[in-house]
Amino acid sequence: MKHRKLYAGIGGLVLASTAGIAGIQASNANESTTSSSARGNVQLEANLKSLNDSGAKGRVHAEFKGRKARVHIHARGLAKNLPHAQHLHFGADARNECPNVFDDANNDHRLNVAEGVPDYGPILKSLTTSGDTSPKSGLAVDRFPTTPKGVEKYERTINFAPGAVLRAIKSGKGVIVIHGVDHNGNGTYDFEGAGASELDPSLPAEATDPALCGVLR
Ligand SMILES: [Cu+2]
Repeated sequence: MKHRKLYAGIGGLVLASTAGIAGIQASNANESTTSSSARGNVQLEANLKSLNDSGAKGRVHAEFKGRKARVHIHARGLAKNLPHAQHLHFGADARNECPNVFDDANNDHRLNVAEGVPDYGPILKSLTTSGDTSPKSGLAVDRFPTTPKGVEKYERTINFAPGAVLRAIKSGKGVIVIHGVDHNGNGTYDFEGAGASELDPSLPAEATDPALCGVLR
């Protein structure tokens, strides 16, 4: 009697797990995003929109596989032949969106990085062309894309630590920001355009003001 019960139990387990697999296969056929996120693989896109009247636009595609993301950025209309710091921003307390004119806290008719922080949070990843990708490289201007003709084509694999932050990014809460606005249109980042950066007074604000922003979802 005891044995029969045990056998029935195992049988039930096998049936349940078979049903589970069938269920996964069924959902796979119907909705690939559901089953791919279950494996930790997701495809995200961001439509980059102009900030600070930069006139730029662009798109981001990010293919997450487990803890790695292959990030593609294609942008145009950026200030020409100048380095553009670019990051994945995220803040657990942020609104996880892009700033707009109402975030211009000091009414100087430009949005600086700090004014956008309540929207997109601090830097999570620096999307550099080589080397370190941590927030420490946030202003590593010699390792960000420069933009001949204002065009940027970028592709790099970025590694993430496992955990809640990565899950939040995969669920659509990361924000891509590309910085660098030539406010006075003189072909260089200078202090005449908008003074010193609020992030680093040795850099012109033109080098750090956001030019493009898009939520990665
Ligand atoms: Cu940034």
